[in-house]
Amino acid sequence: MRKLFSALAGIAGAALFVWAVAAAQPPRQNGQPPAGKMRKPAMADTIRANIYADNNFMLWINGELVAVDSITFIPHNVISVDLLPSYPMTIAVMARDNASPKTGMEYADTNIGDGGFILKFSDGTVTSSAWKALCVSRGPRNRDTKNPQVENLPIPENWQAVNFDDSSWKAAKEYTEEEVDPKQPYFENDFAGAKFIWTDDVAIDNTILFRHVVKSAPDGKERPDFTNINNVVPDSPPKKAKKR
Ligand SMILES: [Ca+2]
Ligand SMILES: [Ca+2]
Repeated sequence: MRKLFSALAGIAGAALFVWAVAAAQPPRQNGQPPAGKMRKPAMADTIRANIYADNNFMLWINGELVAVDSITFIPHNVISVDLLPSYPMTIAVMARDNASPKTGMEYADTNIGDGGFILKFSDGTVTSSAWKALCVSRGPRNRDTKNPQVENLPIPENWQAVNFDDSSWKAAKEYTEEEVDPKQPYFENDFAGAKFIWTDDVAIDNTILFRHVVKSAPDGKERPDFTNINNVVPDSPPKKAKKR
């Protein structure tokens, strides 16, 4: 009898605990947090970015540095990173062809190398001539390899910032796969629909700044904006009652 009473008390206690936890949670509909509450982001909220640069790049999203090419020269690698998107999304890239800062050439100043940059996000964002581009270092001027000269232009202040005015920048120029001749990692990743971009001279133009604003998700999918996640107490998922 005492055992039975103890078992019943245990069940009642567990039920009370479940009720108390449920009462502490605001009502939910379809698993979503109540209006005005922000839930914690999950990996399902992220998008995948694939980026390939000949030869390397740095990538800023909405003014924050989010990816750096881990190999500055060769082999030509693809960088894939997860991003938590927020629209409008301002993308800023510094892409560099491998080039000596003194001559603009490579391989002990024996070769004029060429560049190329391509990017695709899984929300449908791709590189194209809709991007803005600015060359800030070129050489050797006039392809003069006997007396190589490098021309450096000032890098505009805060050029990665969301509110930077790039209206004076030219449109990026699109290049074909044949022109850029990407290496194997490019073909092993999803770049469908994206175009290689650079400025007007893929050989002489060595350091390029790109900017592009994605106004809303190109795939039309609605995604929560978690930009302010660190300024609120996010709604936690429903807690499971502990076994006693
Ligand atoms: Ca070059
Ligand atoms: Ca190159």
